[in-house]
Amino acid sequence: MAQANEHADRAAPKGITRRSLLTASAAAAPLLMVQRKAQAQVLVLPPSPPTTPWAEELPLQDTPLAPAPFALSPAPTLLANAAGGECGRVAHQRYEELTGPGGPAGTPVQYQLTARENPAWRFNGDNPYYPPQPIWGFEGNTPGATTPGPTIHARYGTPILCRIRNALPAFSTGFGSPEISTHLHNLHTPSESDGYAGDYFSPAKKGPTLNGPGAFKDHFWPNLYAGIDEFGGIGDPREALGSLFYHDHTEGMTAPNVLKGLSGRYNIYDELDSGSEQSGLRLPSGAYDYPLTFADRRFDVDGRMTFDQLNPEGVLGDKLLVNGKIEPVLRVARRKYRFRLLNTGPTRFFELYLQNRAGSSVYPYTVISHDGNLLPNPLANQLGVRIAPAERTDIVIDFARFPLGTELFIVNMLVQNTTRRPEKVVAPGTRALKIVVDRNPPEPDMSQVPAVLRPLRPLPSDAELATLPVRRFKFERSGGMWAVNGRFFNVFEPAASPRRGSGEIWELSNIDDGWQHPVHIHFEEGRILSKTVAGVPVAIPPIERGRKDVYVVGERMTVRVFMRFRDFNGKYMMHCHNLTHEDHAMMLRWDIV
Ligand SMILES: [Cu+2]
Repeated sequence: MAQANEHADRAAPKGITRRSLLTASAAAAPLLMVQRKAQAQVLVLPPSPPTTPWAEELPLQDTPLAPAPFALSPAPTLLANAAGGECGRVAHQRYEELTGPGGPAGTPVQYQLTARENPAWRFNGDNPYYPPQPIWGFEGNTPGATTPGPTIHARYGTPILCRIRNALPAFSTGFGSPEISTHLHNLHTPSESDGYAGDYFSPAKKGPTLNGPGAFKDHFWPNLYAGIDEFGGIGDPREALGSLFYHDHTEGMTAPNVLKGLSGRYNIYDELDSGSEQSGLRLPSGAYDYPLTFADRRFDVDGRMTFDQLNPEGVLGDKLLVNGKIEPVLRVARRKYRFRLLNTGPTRFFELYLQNRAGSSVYPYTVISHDGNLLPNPLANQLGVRIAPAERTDIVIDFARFPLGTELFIVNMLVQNTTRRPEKVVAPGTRALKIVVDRNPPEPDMSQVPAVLRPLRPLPSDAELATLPVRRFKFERSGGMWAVNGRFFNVFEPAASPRRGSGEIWELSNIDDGWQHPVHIHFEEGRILSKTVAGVPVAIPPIERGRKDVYVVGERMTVRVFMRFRDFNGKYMMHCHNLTHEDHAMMLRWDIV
């Protein structure tokens, strides 16, 4: 398929307020020396330097961030505290009603995260080909930013007030831009705390939807189930989320800022998914509840991470990261583990398998959740699970069946040679993580995977569904960039304004046959009603029959999604979570009114 050179072909967009177009030429991005094969959309990049595999060990457990050790100063306020250094956000919605006396949630627990440069991150242990180098990450209560940032363990019914400070350098060297807007994907969060793309800030700069710059922004994460208006109290427990992540969402700069390291994990628990092996579902918990964040990156001949933020085609990495490290090792006990798998992209899809040392066979595992939401019933004996950028899946692996000393690998068997889409599954795949079964657990494994996890709210009847408004969104190329319904992201212009409390059907279509778009709808979980390819219905895989927030819209595919719009008003986004497509404007604003 012949397509123009995208750098030379930025046609005038309709109604565009795109920040990256304005900033791109001024950004100090070191453009890679790349060759383009004429008409073939293939970037020929030098390979990353040789790695030293399986040398660096991941921590045995993921230690969650503790609440801020001291009361936040200045004290959080309903309206932005500009005099105290806060950027110019609008007032927290429903804050006093939800957290005040008699409210369902109680006083928020205070947390603090600081976006900061870590000047000497090591991607591959002591390997001299990968020198200590600057990354951007989040710092918790102890000095030093990491990528991923600290994991937050939240609980339904206990709101969080998280102060996010921006202490990044005033000027970026390399790619990225030092303003931040942090989105907690996909918490049921009032819009002013949702990390809107126009809400980016630094001490010196402000996004178009903020009133002023600042050193910090307070985010109100209510940790309430969706449905508080309909059900009262803390909402509908069938709407519980579980495995979330926070990441930068700055307009036009999300890909480079996330690549540079601005993301972290957020687990949320409740009575059912209790975080304990003594109560609720008794899923593997504590040290045995472990996040694994997958991504790909590319490094230059000096071993420094690179990214071409101007290229709307995107870039694939040739090194896989797990929790910010290339080819690390995780030592596990002989018992059940819950691994929370996440793909932070920017573009590559993964399909992950548990493989033996010889690379000759794979072992099945149990899938318990998708997009962070527990499935109604576990899917046992799965050999592999595919995750597009921003998709999450929790799996349970029982290492009790392996003798001590067993070495295993998590491998990606999904071949993807271009940024367009994944191709096919080919064994033995690329090894991303080595797992060594090196000890018996100090206590008996009390965890289980029950046959029933979390019930789903029934869908409306077909008759009710037939009465709902249908909105159609077409994901397509436009002028060498990426558009929805022919338009690029406009930070001020809502493309849809559903009424609060209503339900609608959103139809997501990809008219192109070359690309796959993992489309993310903020704020509300949806249910896939149907999928068609070129008009022909295709089956909805069991893993996609629960609640989702990312919908992979494949070639010539239309996905119909049932959505509700509940509890808060204001601006939210829908966008392709291929971060390059998102930055090159395949994003829209929608408002709950
Ligand atoms: Cu896309």
